[in-house]
Amino acid sequence: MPIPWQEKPKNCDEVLWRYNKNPIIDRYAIPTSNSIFNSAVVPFEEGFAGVFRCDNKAVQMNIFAGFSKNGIDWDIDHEPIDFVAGNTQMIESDYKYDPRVTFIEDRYWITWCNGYHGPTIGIGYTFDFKKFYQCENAFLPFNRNGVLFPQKINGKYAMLSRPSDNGHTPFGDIYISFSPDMKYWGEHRCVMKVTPFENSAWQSTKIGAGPVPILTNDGWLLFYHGVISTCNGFRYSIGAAILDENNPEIVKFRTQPYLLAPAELYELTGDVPNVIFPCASLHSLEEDKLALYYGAADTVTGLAFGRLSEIVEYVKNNSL
Ligand code: BMA
Repeated sequence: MPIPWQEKPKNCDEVLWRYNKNPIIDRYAIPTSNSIFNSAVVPFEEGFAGVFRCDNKAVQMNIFAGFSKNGIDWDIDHEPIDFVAGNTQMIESDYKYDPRVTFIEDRYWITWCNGYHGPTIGIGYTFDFKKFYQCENAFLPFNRNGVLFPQKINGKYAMLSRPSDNGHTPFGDIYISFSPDMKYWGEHRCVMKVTPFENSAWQSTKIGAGPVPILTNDGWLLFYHGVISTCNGFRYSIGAAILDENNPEIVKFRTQPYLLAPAELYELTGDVPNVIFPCASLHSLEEDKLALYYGAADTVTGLAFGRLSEIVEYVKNNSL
């Protein structure tokens, strides 16, 4: 199944452009939902599958499986994912949010922000998006934005994450950690820090990895969110970096300007205004296409498109 796609509008000179029928998932798309956003999708069988963050009307945060033929119209299960024990006994999970999904070797791995005495990184896997297994948490609390690389690097699983606090975290840099077995994580290294305000203010408060990185000829293309503190609170935008293929703690390039920032009404208004938060992408290297999925205003889900080669050139030419 081809990935979702829409050509760049004639009057647009940006490297990312929005789908003209955004948002693709409405806040009330399942009977219990208050909002559906910050969600993850992957190619699956003849179409696509995903793990969706649906907050219910008690504003309890949980993740739900969903399926789509075209990557745009989604059928999301009405019941949350019911995990069984994976590589450890069942561990506490007070809430689950902001999932990422990637296929490695023989199964689909899911990471999310897991409520275990505060936020930390939960890990699970599935073969079929029907039965799900929950594994050991990757880290001690507090941590968010755990994002796996889609293949082992130097023989080990690799994960980006963002150590945080148990509140809304007015700081935060991106780290990388490695694991031989998806259970024990170590070799923690700093990858990227926030920028000085005067240099690139949109990413000066905190940053966090977005979708699973994409391997290009220049290295790993990583989309991330960057946050500025304003007098009205946080504003979340999207940037990109290119990490070294074999030593991904080395940042080769990183955008000084953002690639996409809240500007459309569904990004500017909602439960948390001025937030765009990418958690997944679909891509085709052969066709030079990218479809980027992002939560908008912590309420709905949007889609943006880009040409991978154009994005890589832009990141290289507009690097910090
Ligand atoms: C972060 C997370 C995200 C959310 C963002 C903006 O801390 O909670 O889920 O989209 O804040 O509210």
